Amino acid sequence: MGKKDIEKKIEKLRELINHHDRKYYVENRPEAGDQEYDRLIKELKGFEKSHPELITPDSPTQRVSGEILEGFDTVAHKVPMLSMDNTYSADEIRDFDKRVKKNLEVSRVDYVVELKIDGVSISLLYEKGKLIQGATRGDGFTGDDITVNLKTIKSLPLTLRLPSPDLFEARGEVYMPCKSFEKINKEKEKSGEGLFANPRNAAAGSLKLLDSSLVRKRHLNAWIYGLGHIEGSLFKTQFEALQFLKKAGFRTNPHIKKCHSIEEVISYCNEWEKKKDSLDYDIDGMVIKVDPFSSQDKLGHTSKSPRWMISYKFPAEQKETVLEDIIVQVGRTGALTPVAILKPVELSGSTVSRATLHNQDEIVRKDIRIGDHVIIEKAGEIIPQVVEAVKSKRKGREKRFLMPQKCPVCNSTVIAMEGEVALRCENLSCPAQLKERIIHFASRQAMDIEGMGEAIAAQLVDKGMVEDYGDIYYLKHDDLRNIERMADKSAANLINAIERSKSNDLNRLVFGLGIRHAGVRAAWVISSRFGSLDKIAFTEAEELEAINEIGPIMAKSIVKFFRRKENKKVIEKLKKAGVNMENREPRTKNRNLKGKTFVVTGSLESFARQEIEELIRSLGGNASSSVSKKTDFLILGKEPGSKFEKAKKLGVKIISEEEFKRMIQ
Ligand code: 3B8
Repeated sequence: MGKKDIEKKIEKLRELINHHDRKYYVENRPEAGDQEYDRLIKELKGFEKSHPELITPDSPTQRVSGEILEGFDTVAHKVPMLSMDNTYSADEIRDFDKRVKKNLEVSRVDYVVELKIDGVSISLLYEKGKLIQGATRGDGFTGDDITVNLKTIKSLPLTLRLPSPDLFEARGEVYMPCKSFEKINKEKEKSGEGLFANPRNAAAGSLKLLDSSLVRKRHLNAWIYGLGHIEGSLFKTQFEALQFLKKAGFRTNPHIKKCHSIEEVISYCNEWEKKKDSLDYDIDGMVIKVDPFSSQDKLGHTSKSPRWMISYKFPAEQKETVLEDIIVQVGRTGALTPVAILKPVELSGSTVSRATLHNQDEIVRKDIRIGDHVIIEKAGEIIPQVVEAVKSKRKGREKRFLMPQKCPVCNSTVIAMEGEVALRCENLSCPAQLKERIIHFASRQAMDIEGMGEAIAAQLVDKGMVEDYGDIYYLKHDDLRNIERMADKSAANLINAIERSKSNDLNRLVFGLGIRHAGVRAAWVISSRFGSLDKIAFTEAEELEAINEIGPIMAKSIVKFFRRKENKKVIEKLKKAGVNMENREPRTKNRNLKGKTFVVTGSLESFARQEIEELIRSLGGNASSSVSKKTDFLILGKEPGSKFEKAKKLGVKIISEEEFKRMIQ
């Protein structure tokens, strides 16, 4: 096949795949079976592999970027993304109608009523029909550039199907379908991670992930509800705009209604209040918009919200039940949370037998006692809340509750952190936290012990083989063979990985200790400043605070960590095992990168991201996560992301990994 033919073939395949994506994800009317669809993708990938120069950002194969971002760029919205005013009753809706009529000086107004999707607002920018940017609302004026994550949502068109202005912005709401939410929380429960409180938090959390291949697994979806910046005025009404969006390939919600009076609006709101649980996504109310656009323009907006729209928020369903007991749970970070044990009741479609009580202050403020009749509700949150105690039903036998002074799991003294309402168990070997700590200790940015994943860490703790992360270094090959599904070879690999980690740089160890508030950067800063773990362990808070990047909270937390007996014991174990506790001399005294700013994109052959950044800094250079005019060099790895395009645009010098290596020799 000649190059022209291949180009044509690729274009055909992309069109076909887009067509099937739309049928499946937007219209819910699949035409192709999984097998056929997979075959098309495979064929396209094959062509793109042999002709990488023909890969375009809007190819359906580019829905997962392959690059792990270090953060999101900030982008300015061309038209501010305002929020909406809320109302909570029919009378408030009628007041809104009166205001609108008065301001427009008319006696009749048309409205478009939509479901209020309980998700995350997004903006999608198309240039010449191609998706070039997806962003969060942020503060309304600027948001995060989450293009790579939004591309994983298959119902979002990468290419528009209708001719549109050169620059065209659609806005909508990303959500997590209830089914995906349940599935993800089940997986999280199994692996002992904290659960998402509700689908909205899950959607928001997923969009913040830096690895789009993980985002893809969250199965997010979106409804597109309107326009942002567009060049020219194409439509007269919101209704027309939605019609256009649908034809252009966007997924628009079908339950939209044109209403000709406010009473019609109210009865449509009431209708959905009853039906809302029949949907596969959460709605927390209705959105009422004045139509046409000319009326919207006349009404204008305040600095916060448009005057031509309002939301009607559904009241949360409440139930009365009995608070039978209060237990205390220990979370991953050691936070103690009081949990209400309730006489089971049906609430918004599920049986509720537990509710969160947040913390001691909350219990005192609401004067909630064990044995009380209580009102509970699910206010947007999947985890129900105790709203109040029904004091009129008290018999005098109800008991006040006090948070324990000891951790209910390990019995060590709990600590009230300054500026926090939560109590914490700070015992490093508390089993409730131990699993998570081991996972953190072994993680890539910390000691980087390959093979020490969640499943292994959990078994090591459950089988009593480790009581803290110091014990990792005393595991023998034969011990590991007791772990389920651990073959001879993987046991040997793990032992090797553990051995190798002993010679890691100090900053990895410091980060791996899991000191609260001390992240990768802080670990690096204090390691290079003090030079050894012993020196760090003996510093005072003032000395730490004197360092530019260390605040008072972090300084206190570090000092506290090293004063604890349990922690001292673990550190002793690490030391005896031969784990490196010193900051080594920089690999070279040469400071030949002085003053130069580097950005890395894509994956490199011989360095982890953190490694190369340390190296750059140790040689006097700056390592940054985003490309700007100040960037001197972009180091280009495999499967680069958007930084590559940006660097080209800004004329930043682009070098390969080999060139970088030569530079530092
Ligand atoms: C203007 C129009 C904000 C919104 C809007 O389902 C504006 O229209 C907005 F400033 O936030 N959650 C919707 C939803 C949200 C908005 C909207 N329409 N259907 C939603």
